[in-house]
Amino acid sequence: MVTTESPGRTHIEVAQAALEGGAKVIQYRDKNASSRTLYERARELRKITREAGVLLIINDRLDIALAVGADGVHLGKDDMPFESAREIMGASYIIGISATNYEEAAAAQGADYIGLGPIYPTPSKDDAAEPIGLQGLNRTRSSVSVPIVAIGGITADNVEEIITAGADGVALISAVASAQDMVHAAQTLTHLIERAKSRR
Ligand code: TZP
Ligand code: MG
Repeated sequence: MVTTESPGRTHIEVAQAALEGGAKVIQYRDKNASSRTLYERARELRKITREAGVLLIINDRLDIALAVGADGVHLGKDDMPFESAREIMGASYIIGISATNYEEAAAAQGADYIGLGPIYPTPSKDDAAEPIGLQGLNRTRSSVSVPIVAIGGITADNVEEIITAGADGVALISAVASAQDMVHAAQTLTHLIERAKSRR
């Protein structure tokens, strides 16, 4: 689950609900906060993810990931290059790379996972690339061996087909953060993901 905030919901509250609903990984994604606020929120998220035994990945910011002892960092095309990040962080940190299509996914060799998408249109990223659909996911899965985390427009209505197509995981924002009952939404999604994996 990827965090966000909205009026009345903080990053921490969204993450807490996702954890209660069974999320396996929390990515802290915060495009607005100052470095100090990022650090403070990331520290809090480290505390609650550690208590829950769940991985914490920090979006964009290697320095924040290292400072709070997160499990890894997620890097896109505007962030530090993968090779430099690997040199700084070493082999033990998880480094995920964004890919918006098959070609970018194929170029992301050496990453611990690829965040592939958007698969479907998304309300959560203004500058998102063209959605690649299930077809793009299938094509990437058949030619790339790095674990694929699918992202973009994933909901309870389509999560099973995404897992069935071979995604190793899914990353979600609005399906949890915009739900009236976030814990219930996360529980439902967790159940659907586990069921689809068990049927593969
Ligand atoms: N990267 C590609 S799509 C996306 C990001 C961060 C947003 C995903 O949000 P949602 O609400 O799950 O579609
Ligand atoms: Mg980024």
